[in-house]
Amino acid sequence: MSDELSVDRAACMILESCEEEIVTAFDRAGSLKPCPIGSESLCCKVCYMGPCRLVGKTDRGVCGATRATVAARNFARSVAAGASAHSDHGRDLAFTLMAAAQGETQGYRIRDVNKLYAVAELLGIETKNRSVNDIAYDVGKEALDNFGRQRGTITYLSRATRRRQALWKELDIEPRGIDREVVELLHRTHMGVDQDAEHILDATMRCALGDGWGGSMLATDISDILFGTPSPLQSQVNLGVLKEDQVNIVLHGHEPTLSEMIVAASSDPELLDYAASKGAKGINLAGICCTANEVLMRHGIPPAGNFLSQELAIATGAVEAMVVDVQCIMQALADVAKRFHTKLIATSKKAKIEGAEFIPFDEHKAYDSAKAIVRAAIDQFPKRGSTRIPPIKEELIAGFSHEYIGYMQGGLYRSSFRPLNDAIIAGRIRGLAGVVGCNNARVKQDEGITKIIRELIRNDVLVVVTGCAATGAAKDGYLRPEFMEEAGAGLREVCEAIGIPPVLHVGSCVDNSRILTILTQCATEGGLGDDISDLPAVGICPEYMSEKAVSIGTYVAASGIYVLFGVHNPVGGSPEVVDLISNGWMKKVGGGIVWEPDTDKLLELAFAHIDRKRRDLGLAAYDPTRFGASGDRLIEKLEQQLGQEQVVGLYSANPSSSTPAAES
Ligand code: MSK
Repeated sequence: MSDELSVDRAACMILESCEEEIVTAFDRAGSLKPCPIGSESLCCKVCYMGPCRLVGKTDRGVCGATRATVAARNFARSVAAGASAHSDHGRDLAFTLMAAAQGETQGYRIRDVNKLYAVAELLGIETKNRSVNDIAYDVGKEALDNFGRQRGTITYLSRATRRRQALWKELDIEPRGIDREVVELLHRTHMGVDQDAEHILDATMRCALGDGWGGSMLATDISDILFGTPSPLQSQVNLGVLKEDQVNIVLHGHEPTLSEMIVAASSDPELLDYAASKGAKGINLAGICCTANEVLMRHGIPPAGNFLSQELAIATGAVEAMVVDVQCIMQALADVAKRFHTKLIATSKKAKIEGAEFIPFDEHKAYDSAKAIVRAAIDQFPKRGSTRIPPIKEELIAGFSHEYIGYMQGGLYRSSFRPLNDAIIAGRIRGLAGVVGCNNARVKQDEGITKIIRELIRNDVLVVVTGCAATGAAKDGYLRPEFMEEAGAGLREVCEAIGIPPVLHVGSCVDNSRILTILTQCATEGGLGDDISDLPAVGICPEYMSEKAVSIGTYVAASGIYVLFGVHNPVGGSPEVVDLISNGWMKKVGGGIVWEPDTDKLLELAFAHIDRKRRDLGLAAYDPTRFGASGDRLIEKLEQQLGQEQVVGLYSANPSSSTPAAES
């Protein structure tokens, strides 16, 4: 039964073992059917003459609003909420950066000075003969200015290709200030304001671009400056990372400011002694959702699971504390925690959570806050009852920032995207895909994510992952270099040559902005057109759940990428809006969103788009049989023919060559 709910064996084990004991989102999804009217966007509740349900012969609300207007407004409001969540995250980081630069925080400093200089240059901040802290302060200030800017445009638009910038200008969808676009979109979708679906959707793209190229991009950059730019590291994933003999603290939510300090506090000798005094052999950290991705990318802290695993982590009985801040925190967590010894600790002043202990996080006393949280977790250890930690975990490699992806293709001084572009041009790599987003209790956990990624790499598509999709992929072993075995021959050759897995973990939800940077670098490297929209690339969000995912899909589409969502079409009640967001946007901005719940059909659409883009670029048609005669495959073949000893001899006779003497 549980195997109908998740492809994650650890999740299934917990669901089976606690079936009688706790109610989870999986159960609630089974008993609570989605509203058929709201799920199609046919319900308007923007005024108090309604809600108006536009079903059957009713095709207008009391005010006369049409289905298209209602669906466009609902979609726009989701994007505004999603963009706000990401952007508020970025704003808080800007405040932390400024406070750190002024020496007002506890425990924070500028960790990546090179990135600070790079960001300062992008933001037009003078760096010559200035102290690192002065530059950092101005970077924070300029970032804040991007939120409140009323005229002009947000600064990071200049990171896009020239053609993209010109198109946004021509369409008048350049975001002015990040906050301004959210406010204006909420105003426009107030009762009786903007009534034209296409016009509302243009403003929706503008708002989402403020997220992708503004709030999210700033959040990523400032996190790198403060906490370090990620580079590859090894870790593990799944509920099996929880430890029987240690204090387990699960970090859940989104913002890295607190979790960074908890990482530091968990190795504080004073707290380790305190843990020992309570009978624990150490303090073990694990993550859920995007906080997991933040601390994984920079410290190798293992994720215990993704969105739908949050209740299950507590149900192992082995979690002393789950520390939450903002976003994706199920309200049911407190009820689950109550059944165990787990302390649910809320830390954000923005999120009061009933049933949770509130330990407010203050960046000015960040380390003290973190220590208080770790201490509270340790106090729970002696109260632990029986546990059921599934003995299931996987190895993974994460930490592929866009800077590292450039570095691995050309080194420190010749960082480049040339090898990647050449591999695409030659057809070794058919195209690129970003597989991102959440879990959704309406579909089997991780099934769409894993199936789609497996098929993409089998067909020579290089995949980058973020968010809960990254964790889902990791749980199935997709982030191990050995997963290369599954890749098509051409992709495998490239991965072997560069030394990367075929699925690259690039970070959390806000780090989808790294994907924009990667795509822009591919487009400007040469040989693949001159804009993101020319690339043989797709974005896929197989199990989306949150409004943030809808904002991400919208800014990715508005940046020129064809985006495919699984699960269910939230604007399906208005064929006009469906057409505007898919075909209309494709014509207008070169990218669009299509919802396709059937995974096989979704993959067909993805491959068809990639192949169409290859054709438009004049590249050779994808041929999976052309490659595979080099790299490890060649060695394997020779070993079969000549025996391992002889092959080793051939290579050692000619150690500098990648081709053995026999071949050359
Ligand atoms: S945490 S927004 S469930 S990816 Fe970023 Fe996961 Fe989606 Fe939350």
